[in-house]
Amino acid sequence: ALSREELIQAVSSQMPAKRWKHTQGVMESAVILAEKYGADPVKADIAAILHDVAKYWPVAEMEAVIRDNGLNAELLSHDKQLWHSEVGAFVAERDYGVSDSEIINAIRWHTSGRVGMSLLDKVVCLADYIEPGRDFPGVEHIREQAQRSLEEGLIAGFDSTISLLLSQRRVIYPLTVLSRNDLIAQLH
Ligand code: DGI
Ligand code: FE
Ligand code: FE
Ligand code: FE
Repeated sequence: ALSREELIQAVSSQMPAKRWKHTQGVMESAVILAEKYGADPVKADIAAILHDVAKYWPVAEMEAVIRDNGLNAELLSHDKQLWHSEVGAFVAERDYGVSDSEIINAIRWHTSGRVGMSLLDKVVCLADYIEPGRDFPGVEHIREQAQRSLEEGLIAGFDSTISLLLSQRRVIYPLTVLSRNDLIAQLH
């Protein structure tokens, strides 16, 4: 496996400066959330470094990786924005030597979430919403909810994503809704 510094070098050289800055924000927020909520900060940091590694891959290459490796092909009939997390999880293992399944899962589920999100999944997904560089409408509310609990923060995050998709008349990936519903069920 690569050292942390080698990983940073390899990942940052694959993306525009603005995406690397976002990634550094996710690293910072993920470590803070991990420490606050009892996840492993070292795993949170590595997952954050890699979470958007495939974000700028050409669409045809993402599609090929999904098809050729038996990944979740259902994604191919949904928004292309959903593909980079599945591809990122695969290349984290294949190309970057990450063998820890908790880290791989946190990368895989960082966009849609999943039913039964692990503690590390929640930390990375929420950090992606609230990292210091984010400034979309409603981000302050998500940051406030993130202080209450991981689940409240993520519900606010998924609600904002779903609201945006509704307002743009875009297709909602069903797992995004199932993840949000599952987090609400976890509150009771
Ligand atoms: O990669 P990031 O931009 O840091 O963040 P992300 O991995 O959470 O991806 C966000 C993008 O994914 C954003 O453009 C909205 C899109 N997205 C998330 N959930 C859904 C979705 N798009 C559709 N169509 N349906 C979803 O359920
Ligand atoms: Fe992402
Ligand atoms: Fe996200
Ligand atoms: Fe991200």
